[in-house]
Amino acid sequence: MKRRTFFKFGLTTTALALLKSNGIFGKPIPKEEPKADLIKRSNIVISTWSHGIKANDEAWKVLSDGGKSIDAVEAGVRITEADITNRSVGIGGRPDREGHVTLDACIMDENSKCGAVACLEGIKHPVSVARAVMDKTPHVMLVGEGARDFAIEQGFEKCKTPIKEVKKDWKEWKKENKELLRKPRINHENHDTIGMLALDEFGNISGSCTTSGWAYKMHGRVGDSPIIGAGLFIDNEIGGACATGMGEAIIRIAGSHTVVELMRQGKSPQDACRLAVERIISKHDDLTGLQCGFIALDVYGRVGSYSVYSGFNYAFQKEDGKNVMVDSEYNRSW
Ligand code: SD4
Repeated sequence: MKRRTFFKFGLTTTALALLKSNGIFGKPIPKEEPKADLIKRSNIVISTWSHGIKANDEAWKVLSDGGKSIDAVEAGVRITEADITNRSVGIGGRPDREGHVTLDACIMDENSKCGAVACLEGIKHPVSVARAVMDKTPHVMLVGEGARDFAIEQGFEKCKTPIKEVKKDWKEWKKENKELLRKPRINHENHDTIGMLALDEFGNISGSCTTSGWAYKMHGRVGDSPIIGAGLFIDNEIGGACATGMGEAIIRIAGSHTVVELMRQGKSPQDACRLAVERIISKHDDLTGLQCGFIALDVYGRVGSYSVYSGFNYAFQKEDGKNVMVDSEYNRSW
């Protein structure tokens, strides 16, 4: 080996060893490793927006019966999906600009197993189809017709969308928003998307996320919600996070993964959510209408949340069984 090559090789190896010992390749930095005696073994559920209250109640039933967090987060968000008055989740959701209600969902468990569906039409429970992708296929994500065919083959309930009320709204929207047909706008007054994180008595964290996405989006558009790492991410050694808001901005920073990795570096769930939001802010010159929010839960049972704009909140149910709405901290007012 030539002297210079040897020198370079030697330096690279030393640098790599140093990086490894500092946890750069994903292992927690030793001094911040979760301390086994502090890891929570009790039930906690958090979920985005006020529709989270009813969803938490359902998830709580599973947890308080001694059930697993993965079953809790599926059961919880199914309540929101089944509510046809909800215009941002499930088959009552607002359609894309062509009138198709296309649903996105994902789920992830404590073993980093995950499943997702995107652009799924006419199926009542996208989160359960995502669960079936996780449990019954070698894949992580199915989209469009393929996801629908799989769901039907698995015996999932079909339905016709858009429902009458949504179709009426869409027709009116088309009339009033001719100029927006080429340029969709996020509707921040919508309490869109439910993302849920749960910790069970075994000390395991799971999460789920489901949405009808950005109202009047382009046909075929997929947001962050079904994308593992963007809309949801779980690492049972560290914790979990999920996102709501403008999916494009959340995808750009792999939002939920970023929150979990910040917690891995020793940040509290609250600081991790704030730093992820600040990263989104730093990547955008124009923040008009750009609402994004994160919620996070770590293995110690600590929770956090943060959003770009005011108005974001989440439902929080913990040991004492009380289920309350909590206003998120935020960077700026509308
Ligand atoms: C999306 N993140 O499709 C979803 C929508 C949402 O608050 O959560 N809006 O981009």
